[in-house]
Amino acid sequence: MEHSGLDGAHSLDRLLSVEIARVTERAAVAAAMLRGKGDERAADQAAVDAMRSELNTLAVEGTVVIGEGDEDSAPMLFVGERVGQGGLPVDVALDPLEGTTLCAKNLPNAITVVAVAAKGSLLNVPDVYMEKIAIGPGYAEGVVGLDRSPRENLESLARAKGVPVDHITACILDRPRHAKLIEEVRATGASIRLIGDGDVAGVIHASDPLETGIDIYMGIGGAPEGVLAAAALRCTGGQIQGRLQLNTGEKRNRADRLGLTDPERIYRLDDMVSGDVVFAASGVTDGNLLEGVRFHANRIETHTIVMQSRGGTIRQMRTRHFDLARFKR
Ligand code: VTB
Repeated sequence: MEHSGLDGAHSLDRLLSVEIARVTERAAVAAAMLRGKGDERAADQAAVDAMRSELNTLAVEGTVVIGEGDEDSAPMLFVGERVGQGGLPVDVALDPLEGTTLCAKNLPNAITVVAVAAKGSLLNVPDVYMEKIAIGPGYAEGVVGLDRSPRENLESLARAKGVPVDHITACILDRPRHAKLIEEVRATGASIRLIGDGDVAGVIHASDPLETGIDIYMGIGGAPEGVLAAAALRCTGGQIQGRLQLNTGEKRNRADRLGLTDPERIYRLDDMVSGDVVFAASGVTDGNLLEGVRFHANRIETHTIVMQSRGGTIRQMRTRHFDLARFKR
């Protein structure tokens, strides 16, 4: 079978649209069994195990490029790990449980996330922080950018949306490092939705303001999460920019080793995700876009979003799983 070029990309879409949902669904069910139980590590481990075994059923020759950590720190789904049964060569980015604390406390927007992309098309980033800014589709390129102040960005976005700036809502991680950003945003009159964790969901929410009420994502979160979110935005439309936070020599060296030699560089969507991608996320806890897992006597229900950049589709799947044995640990 031919696995390269357009045919390969075509198969990527077609092969994976349902199979990829199984990966995030299974991880979501595993994590949801530990939802609200105060044990972040156990929930994360359950999601990792479930995601890994389901990924290994896919007809791909996958390499994890965004994963749980490097091989020394993460025994499973580490960066460089091979996944899948063989077949289409792809790169895989994942976060088996995005928002472990959200899950442990049963707070909104804990999700499971996977992106499968054409080989070589995902930016390989070190596990450092990344400053991010993201907006939804329908805006001219460059309406917002990391080279401008929060005020300039919010006023520019409000003009482009045709509303006063106090009708704009920004999503920001609730962290002490964002004190100045939060102050600057509030000084413009814009509203802030502070989130405790989960900036992949935060960025995705910004790409669907009608549904979520969030117009823009701002602030510093994980760099791997930035690439995952960019994969989603490549499918939904929208813009994202990221700048690695390389404030020590050690971090600069790690970036250097991945070929990211300019510490000040602003990465755009196309820099982070340059080829076809299929993205899936399932809700673990109830959230703005995805409902959490529901357990019933005879079935488990999951809610998943599957997006494909090439096919240009965004599918929502509400799945009833009657084969409960499949989810036994
Ligand atoms: C973000 C977010 C994650 O960590 O990457 C954030 O996407 C990083 O910031 O969901 P902190 O180190 O301050 O937590 C999470 O919130 C949790 O992994």
